[in-house]
Amino acid sequence: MKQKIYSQLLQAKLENKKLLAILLDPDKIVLENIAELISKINQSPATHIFIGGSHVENNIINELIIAIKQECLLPIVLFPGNPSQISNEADAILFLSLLSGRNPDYLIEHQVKAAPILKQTQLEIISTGYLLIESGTETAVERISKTKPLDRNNTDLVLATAQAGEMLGNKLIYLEAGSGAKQAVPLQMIKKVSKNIEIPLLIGGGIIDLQGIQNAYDSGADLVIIGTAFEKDNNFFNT
Ligand code: 1GP
Repeated sequence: MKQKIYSQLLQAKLENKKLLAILLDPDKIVLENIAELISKINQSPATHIFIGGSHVENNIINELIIAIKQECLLPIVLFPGNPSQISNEADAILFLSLLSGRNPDYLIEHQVKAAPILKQTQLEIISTGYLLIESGTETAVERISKTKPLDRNNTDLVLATAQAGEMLGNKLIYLEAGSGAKQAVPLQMIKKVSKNIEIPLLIGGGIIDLQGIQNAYDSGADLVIIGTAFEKDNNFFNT
């Protein structure tokens, strides 16, 4: 089984090298403007491109990835909202299980549907414990998965959930406030979780400035995901 991207994540963690993913939602991308977008990504400090959305309706994922790969060397990792968002053009996929919720569809059903499809691809499969954290208002993940986020003040429960994810064999833990969240994952929570798990910790949702990224790193995030802020302003990293 391929391990290239995951090995790089582990190596970066070992060297305390912080990583940054730009999240692109195919629904919000106009392919005619892709060259400009890629040039901004190439000028940014991003180390990875994540592709996905809660409900990608158009079918441009393959086309989008092929276009990006022509101009950009960053690894492309699928971050799918459902099993239809699989493309063999990407390098890897976060094989997510929504551990914060109790909806069997998002814990195992979608994964069962996706497994035979994934088996036909060359994608590196990175199992990821995905935890939705309360962030002020209802987010798309909450709405679509029909699950409640974990209480942002209950760090012990979040930690226990992350540790259970690690013990189940997940290779990454992703603490998610939700795209466009009002409040990002609390820094204390990042600190507590990062100190008490061994696997890399991903943090995303509601981070809207460079200081927010730095704060997440300083608290122990290994990789930060930026979606909305870059989507709104492609010069986000240059300001
Ligand atoms: C969403 O964590 C990502 O899944 C990114 O969130 O769009 O708020 O940056 P934002």
